[in-house]
Amino acid sequence: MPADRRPETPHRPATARVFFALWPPAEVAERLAEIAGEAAARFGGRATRRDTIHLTLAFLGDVPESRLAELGDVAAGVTSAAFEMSLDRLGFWQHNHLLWAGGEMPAALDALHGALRKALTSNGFKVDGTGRSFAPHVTMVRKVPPACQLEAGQEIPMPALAWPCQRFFLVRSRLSSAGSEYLILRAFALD
Ligand code: 2AM
Repeated sequence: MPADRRPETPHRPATARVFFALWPPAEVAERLAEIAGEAAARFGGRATRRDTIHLTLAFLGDVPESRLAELGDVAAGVTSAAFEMSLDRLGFWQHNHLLWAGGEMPAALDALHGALRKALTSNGFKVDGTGRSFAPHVTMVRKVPPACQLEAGQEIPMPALAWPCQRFFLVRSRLSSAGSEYLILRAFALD
């Protein structure tokens, strides 16, 4: 077909796949990566790389690039207290073949998640999982195989690891055949 007869492709605005997350200090990331590697060796699956270990607070998915500055400004308006998490167990979710790290989460984490979600939705941003309860977790191993000997919902204790949280982050995700690549766009201080 001659170029001038081709149907016009509708113009789609450039988008970014984004989420808000807590990012661990280097020494916590290091230890979690070791634990993830050991778990993957024991149960199978793909361990999360040290530099991509995080805990998601709110996943937005595709947002027009033209709204990223506004998105950051909305998050900057969130006031919430700093806190410390203690991760002391691995858990297994069969439905998505994930091994995650978690623990008894402080009320301040719930408060941050609630305040952020409220600020985002009331400013017209769509947050994935609205209506579902927040299940804070750090993904440690993906694609855990069915023959892994773990039962659905099984939890395995691990030595407690303290993760101080003084900031949260707006992160852009790029998917590639090698996995997800994350770029931190902006950091926000907790009180
Ligand atoms: P997961 O680790 O449990 O897969 C970036 O993809 C981060 O956003 C991951 O931590 C991922 O959680 C989380 N996330 C939440 N909802 C998502 C969705 N609908 N699609 C992709 N990632 C999602």
